[in-house]
Amino acid sequence: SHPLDLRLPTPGCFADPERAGLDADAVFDGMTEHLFFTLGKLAPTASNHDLYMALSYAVRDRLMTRYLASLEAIRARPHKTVAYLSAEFLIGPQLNSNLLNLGISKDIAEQALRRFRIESLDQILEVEEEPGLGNGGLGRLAACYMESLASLQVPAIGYGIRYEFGIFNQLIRDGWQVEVTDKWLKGGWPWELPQPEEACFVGFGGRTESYTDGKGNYRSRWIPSEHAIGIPHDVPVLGYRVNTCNRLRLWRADATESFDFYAFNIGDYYGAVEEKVGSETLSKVLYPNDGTDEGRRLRLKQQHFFVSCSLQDMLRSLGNRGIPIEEFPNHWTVQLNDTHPAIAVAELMRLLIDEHYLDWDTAWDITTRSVAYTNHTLLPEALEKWDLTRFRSLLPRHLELIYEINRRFLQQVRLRYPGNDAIQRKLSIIDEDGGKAVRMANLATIAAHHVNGVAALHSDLLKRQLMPEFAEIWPEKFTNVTNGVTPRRWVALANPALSRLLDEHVGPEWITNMELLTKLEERQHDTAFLEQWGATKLSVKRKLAGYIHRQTGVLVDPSSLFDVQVKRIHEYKRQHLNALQVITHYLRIKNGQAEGMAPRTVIFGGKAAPGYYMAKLIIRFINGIAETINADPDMEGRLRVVFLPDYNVKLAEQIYPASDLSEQVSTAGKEASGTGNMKFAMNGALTIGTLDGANVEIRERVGPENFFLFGKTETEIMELQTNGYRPRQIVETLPELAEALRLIGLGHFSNGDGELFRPLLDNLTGFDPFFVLADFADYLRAQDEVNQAWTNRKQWNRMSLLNTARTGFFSSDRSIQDYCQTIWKAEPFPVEITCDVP
Ligand code: 8GP
Repeated sequence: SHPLDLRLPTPGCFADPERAGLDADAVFDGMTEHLFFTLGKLAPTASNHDLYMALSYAVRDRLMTRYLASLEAIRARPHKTVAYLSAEFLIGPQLNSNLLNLGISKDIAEQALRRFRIESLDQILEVEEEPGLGNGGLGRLAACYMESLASLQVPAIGYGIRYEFGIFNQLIRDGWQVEVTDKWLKGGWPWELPQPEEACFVGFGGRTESYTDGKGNYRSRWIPSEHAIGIPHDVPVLGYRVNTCNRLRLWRADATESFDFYAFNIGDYYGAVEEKVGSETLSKVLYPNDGTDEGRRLRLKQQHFFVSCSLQDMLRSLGNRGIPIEEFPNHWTVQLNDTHPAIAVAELMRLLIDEHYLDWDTAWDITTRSVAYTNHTLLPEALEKWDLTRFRSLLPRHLELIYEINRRFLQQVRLRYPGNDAIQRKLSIIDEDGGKAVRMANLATIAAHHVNGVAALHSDLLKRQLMPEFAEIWPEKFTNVTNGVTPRRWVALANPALSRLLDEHVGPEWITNMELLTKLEERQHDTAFLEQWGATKLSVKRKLAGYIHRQTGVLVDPSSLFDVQVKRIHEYKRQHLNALQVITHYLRIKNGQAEGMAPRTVIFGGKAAPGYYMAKLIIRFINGIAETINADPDMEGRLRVVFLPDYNVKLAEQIYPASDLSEQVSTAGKEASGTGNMKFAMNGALTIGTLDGANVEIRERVGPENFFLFGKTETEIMELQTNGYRPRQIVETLPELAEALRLIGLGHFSNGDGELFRPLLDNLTGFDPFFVLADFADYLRAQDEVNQAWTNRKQWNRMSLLNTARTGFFSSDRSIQDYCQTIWKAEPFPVEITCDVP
């Protein structure tokens, strides 16, 4: 570490809260100034939103010293920096997280707020609009990783896109999902710092040409037909109670003026404006698909846009510091979050060869020593492939470079497997089967020094099923880093009641060292403590019950078992398996066979991709079931079903802490990892789940006796697939299933409309691609076990406690340490700030 005296007139030293400006008076003064000068409002007439903005600006001011000190530290003394490239960062609300990481307690914030006649911080947090710049797991993981990097004091920058419209807001109308544009910027967003002076220029389209340079070398250059400008918008990412404050640098696309001017000059005013509109659409909207690749041209444009800006930015930072370009891999480690930024391989080669005049071998050496790739899915429909013609028309120079990368690589393959054409076709970056296409996963894998999966099982399947030939050629390239989630947001902020308990019984250090939670095991037989554990959960469930009532009008009993499935809606995640279980439960009550069945509240939440018909029908299905069940007097006090609309980070923070049972029921082999499963377990929910993704590791850690396992293994699923699977035969052997399907077909959950759910029924009984019926009986058995366990509340609380105690491994701090050691070779770089500001 090295001391810095920035001599800035901002509050900075936080050894002493008064001088650091972190006390209530200082926060109040900061708010007052911002209300008046920044927002142009008078305190007596300020709305809650005004106060949210004022408090946010006051908090932002207080991170600025750390932010600037972190930038300055790395400028003065270069240190390897992680560049995390991701098309999505689902960062969630910022105010509370920055308060926590800075060390401004809720109490201090409320002391300041009371002087504006606001009683609780929650009233202010409520009005915060979250930037929905991601679809689900992948984007949220990127956000947890940015937080952990900063908390571990590792220099890092997240590069992405500042979408004007994030993931759509979901409304439920007549049981159907309706998508509404997400105008997250409409009230102003106080957390970003635009840096127009660091704009970058990006080309698209056009052609390439060869020329001879001054030294007589043949070279290629790209003459794009279109340009856009990327304006960085920086979001500070403060670590927990440290000086390190990293950045998330999100690029907003702007039109290029030089090009417009030409059109102006020849009098084509509207043409010029059209060009402007055209390039601004680049960062307009996030593609709302989670796990399907639509191959849209604008999406490829978005990818190249943010990747090119980011790489130019990295190269420029070397230039600014006088560091030779050959040193790139010692200063930057570039992580590709899935293949969305994989064009980085070709773009870095282009920048190094065409713009910095390096030879091929030097450029390739730099690229392959810098870039690593994380795979997040095995689903074939999610693997990005770009139609070759489209790719060439947008990125002609990149295609040339990709051909050359491929030629050199396939030469190696030929030497290793002489005469084996099949292997060449499979490993080639260019897919020649059917319409020609560029395979982004192959490009990423060939260039990356490491390729990792996101859970042990997934990394294993990646090697054995998806890329066995690559793994044979480069066994040392393939590795695993099991996902993790940040305990700051997902325990400390989301679950203050539990946090207090942990502070008392483990000590406050758990928040940066989750392995300490094993200390809770000492309490596993302590009846009084277990009661306190249960009471804490109940208090959080009461709050969620209130929210459910306000949102849906459904009254739920906080003492019932909260059985929860929240995640994107997808057939492989099998929300419909859960829905069928609910119907069985309902039928047992109706038929008087529900003796000993504990009252349950089954909660669903999640968005469906707007073009994914079956997923949207599943939402309609759940809502149909909910309507029928909640209106039936026989279900009173016994069964409730809720679909909570518009699942996002903010809602997630309310749901995980209030859950008793975590539904992780994906078809084995399909869910790469899951991260919601970790958030549930840390907050003391028990899991009912398959041996899929990180469920496997969760079960190993919490112990099989504290986990409700069911379902076929990945191998059994594969066998079923190869031996011919007949779902209809299963229906014949399971009367409860047959009865449920019959009722659905009669329109019992759709106001008598027997046709509404026909496609779902046909899908399940016809080919059932995700083996819902194959796992149904075992799922019911496991649900009965859940019910049994819940009736012995002391035992349940003990199991719950052990889930929290034993899931410290799933902190994203551990994941980031793994990445740093095995892939990035990056180390902490503490930032020191001297306190003698004059
Ligand atoms: C998800 C995986 O489905 C999930 O299992 C995993 O936990 C998470 O990534 C983080 O590793 N994948 C995606 O969210 C995904 O592929 N999204 C892309 C379409 C955006």
